[in-house]
Amino acid sequence: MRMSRMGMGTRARGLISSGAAVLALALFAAGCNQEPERIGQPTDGAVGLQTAAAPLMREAHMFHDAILMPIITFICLLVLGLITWIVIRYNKKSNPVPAKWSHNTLVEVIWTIVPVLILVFISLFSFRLLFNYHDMPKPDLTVKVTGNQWNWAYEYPDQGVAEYISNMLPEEEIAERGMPHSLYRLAADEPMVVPVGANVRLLVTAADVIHAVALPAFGLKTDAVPGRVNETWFKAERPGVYYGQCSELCGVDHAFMPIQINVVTEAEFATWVASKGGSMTPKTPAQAPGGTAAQIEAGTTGAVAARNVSSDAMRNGAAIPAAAGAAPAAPAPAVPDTAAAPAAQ
Ligand SMILES: [Cu+2]
Repeated sequence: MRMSRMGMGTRARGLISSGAAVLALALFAAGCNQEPERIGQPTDGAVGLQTAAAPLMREAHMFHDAILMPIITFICLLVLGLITWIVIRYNKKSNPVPAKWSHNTLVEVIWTIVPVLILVFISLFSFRLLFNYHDMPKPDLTVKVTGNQWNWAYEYPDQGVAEYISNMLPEEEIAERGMPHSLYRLAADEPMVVPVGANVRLLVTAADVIHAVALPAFGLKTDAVPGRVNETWFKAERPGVYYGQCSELCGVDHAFMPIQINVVTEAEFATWVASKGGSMTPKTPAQAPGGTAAQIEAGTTGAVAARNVSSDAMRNGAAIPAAAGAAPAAPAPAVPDTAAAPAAQ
């Protein structure tokens, strides 16, 4: 976890930290500015949330720092104060004759209503954040993300970039490339690449068990569920390399399927798309090998439809096909659908 570098002075962090700790963290944060923009790697001695690099995460930071932390701090101090007062004032020595009453209606009404008001106050900001997650702006780019045991597959249906597998970089390769060792289990061989400032829509699914796409700097965390397409979005505010990890325990190699997103300029993105055999002109359904973004979202591509059939079958208690891609009831895709057979690890 890394201390946020931005807006430190404006946030209410001081409430929870002693002056010395704040100074130390400020010095640490200042030191961070010299290192390359690699967000998401562990940082010695850091506390707090990771640096925000997307509007949603910035808002989540605000909610945490300006709403939740002050309330939590106040309540903790209040309870501590009350306990201290009672221990000192009402111990056997200073209060030899205890009071005999056990109820006080006014006090009970207060301690019921005040917490309700506090929760309603928190919910106002919490719902606003949730709605902002839900209300995705018009997407500039769609990436289909499929969780596999144990790697991630990315596909850019509208650019015609076919699904490719993103594996974790082995420890030796991290060393060979001269990267810091802290990037082991975070760096991937084939990252997701997106242009800076674009509204990126992720269509998230899984091929075998439940995984979860999570990347703290963008405030991303969405379950990848077989037979279902979940949608989320982010907008990266500046170029850099960002790291996240699968966040749903998915089997023995769960800790070895990191998510790396490279945020690049528009021109670099176009070059990358071309290097992957795609083009920046959006594809029609007939051209997109795995279906267009709209088809994937509607669950009508071969891969997703096959998975839907198998999960429906499970719900209905029918025999489960050995492989989702080979389900006999699955509608045959119009074009060969390589995504129906998730690549082996
Ligand atoms: Cu996992």
